[in-house]
Amino acid sequence: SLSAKDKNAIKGFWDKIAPEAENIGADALARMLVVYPQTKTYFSHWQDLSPGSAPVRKHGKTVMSGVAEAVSKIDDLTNGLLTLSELHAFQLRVDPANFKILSHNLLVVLAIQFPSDFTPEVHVAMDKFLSAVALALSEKYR
Ligand code: ZNH
Repeated sequence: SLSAKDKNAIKGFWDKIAPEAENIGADALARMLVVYPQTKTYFSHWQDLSPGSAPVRKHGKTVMSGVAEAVSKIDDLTNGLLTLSELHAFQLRVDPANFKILSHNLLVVLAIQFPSDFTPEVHVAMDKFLSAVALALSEKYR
């Protein structure tokens, strides 16, 4: 689980990257859809799933607002993300394996966009955090 040191690293890094959240989300989502094309099935109702398209940008922003919410609820992710977990489990029926795939793409984009701030310490803290978010989002699948 997340140590106090991890939480500080996550909050500090988040404060730096928050102004770029929209671009980060758009790039991570676009990359996920290109590199893991099986993830496209959930977004087949969109007109254009290509990188930079309006729905990809819009949903990138939406997902990042969820990540921001997770940062604010970092001390109790399971309860904090319960509604979002229910949505993904019962309504959207997203295979939870995809949470890990999106997390990976987020880490790649963070490394590209913030090469000096994304230190190994920040990397390990963000990796643990995104795993904890994925676990919390998977809560309602049981
Ligand atoms: Zn998700 C939606 C978040 C992952 C798919 N999402 C959503 C939303 C949010 C989110 C916030 C909105 C909600 C409302 O509306 O209320 N996600 C999120 C997060 C994450 C995720 C935070 C992680 C980290 N998702 C995911 C994945 C997938 C998804 C991985 C697949 C692949 N989502 C989704 C969908 C939707 C959502 C499909 C819906 C959209 C539309 O419809 O457009």
